[in-house]
Amino acid sequence: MALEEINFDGIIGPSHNYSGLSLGNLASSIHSGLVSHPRAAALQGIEKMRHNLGLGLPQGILLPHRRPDLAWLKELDTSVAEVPDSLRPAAFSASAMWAANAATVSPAPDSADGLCHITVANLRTMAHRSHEWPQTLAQLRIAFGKSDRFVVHPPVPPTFGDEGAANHMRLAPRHEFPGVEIFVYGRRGGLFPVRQHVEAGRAIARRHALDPERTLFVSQSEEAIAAGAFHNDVVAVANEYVLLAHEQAFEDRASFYAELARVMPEAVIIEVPASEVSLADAVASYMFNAQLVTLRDGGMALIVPQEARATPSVWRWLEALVAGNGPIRELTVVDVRQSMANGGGPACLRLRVVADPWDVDNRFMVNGEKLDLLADLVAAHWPEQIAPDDLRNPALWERIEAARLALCESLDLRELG
Ligand code: SUG
Repeated sequence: MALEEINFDGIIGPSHNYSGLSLGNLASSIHSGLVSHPRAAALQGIEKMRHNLGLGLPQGILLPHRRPDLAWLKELDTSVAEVPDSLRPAAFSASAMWAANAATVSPAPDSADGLCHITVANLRTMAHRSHEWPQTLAQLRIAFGKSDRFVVHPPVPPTFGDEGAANHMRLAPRHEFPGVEIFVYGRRGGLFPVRQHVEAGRAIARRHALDPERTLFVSQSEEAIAAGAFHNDVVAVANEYVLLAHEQAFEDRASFYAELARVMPEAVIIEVPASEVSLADAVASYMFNAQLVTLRDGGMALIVPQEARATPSVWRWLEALVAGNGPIRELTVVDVRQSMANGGGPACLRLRVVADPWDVDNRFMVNGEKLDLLADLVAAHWPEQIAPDDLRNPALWERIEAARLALCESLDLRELG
């Protein structure tokens, strides 16, 4: 059994649009009402996966959800033909693309029972995301249903908001060693909602059978949430023994760092000072919403969105980082602009699972040829553009559904159709 980190990227769905649904997510609010480009968006996501395959990383996928979500509309006693304007965008949202919010994953070495535990996120805070979990659960049960080394759990009760891996970090000397799991939660967010509750993390830690000695609960700072860090992965990222975080990410960073050093002395904490990169620049550039990955030679690369290169304070700091003698040696840039305009960077688009790729249902794994096939399918079926008003058009509903069905068919995943 060879454990590796596998990134499962959400394929950007054919209903991708800008409806400004996420209060506290500055990009979503700023771009509300603009015309989206689902085809270009999905192709950008596919190119990101191709880029990461090129770095020698194993790559998986998760599929877009059924949209409009007829089952959810039915629960709300309406239908796609009658849905009020106040609900329509939420029923069409392609937000399942942000796979970092699909679930929280505890790899097998961290759990007392030696299994990899996956708890689907309830995403209860935002209406448009609150109905993702049933389809996420169904998919993960197929993707990880081939081997008894995985346990896929339903969400924690909606009493406590949970947004999955975006608020969870794992540090370990190497992926396959027992790690320290860090559950980041919010307490106050200024004018913005807090999406992650500490009790959700505690429940997940219990059900994943984590070692309480090696499980930390850390509060985000109010100023970070108020500045637009609606998830921790907007201001911090971890990989193996490295934590890269903004100085203002956490409420009590001194205690957190001291505790981390105590439970994992080999941890390397790299802090970005506010005097060099402001919280505003960090949020606007999404420099932390990067994929920090270990390359085959053992060095680490940071995969950042092109917005990070376009932000002078950020780029200066990152160039100095990789020029130094630290563990992060390479900087690469990807273009996921369409997703970024809704507040979803490279890290949001992927769910990390440390597992043996052979244990995963192969229909959820990709190589270069499969990506070619996906790109052709997207080019043929995904709408070129959607203006929010287009969501009223029945011809678009049919097109979106047909596109998703064509995808399920081509991946031999008709059961998700
Ligand atoms: O939940 N955007 C998503 C972005 C999620 C980013 N994920 C991570 N940080 N891991 C959100 O706010 C915007 C949809 C709209 O406004 O139409 C949206 O849902």
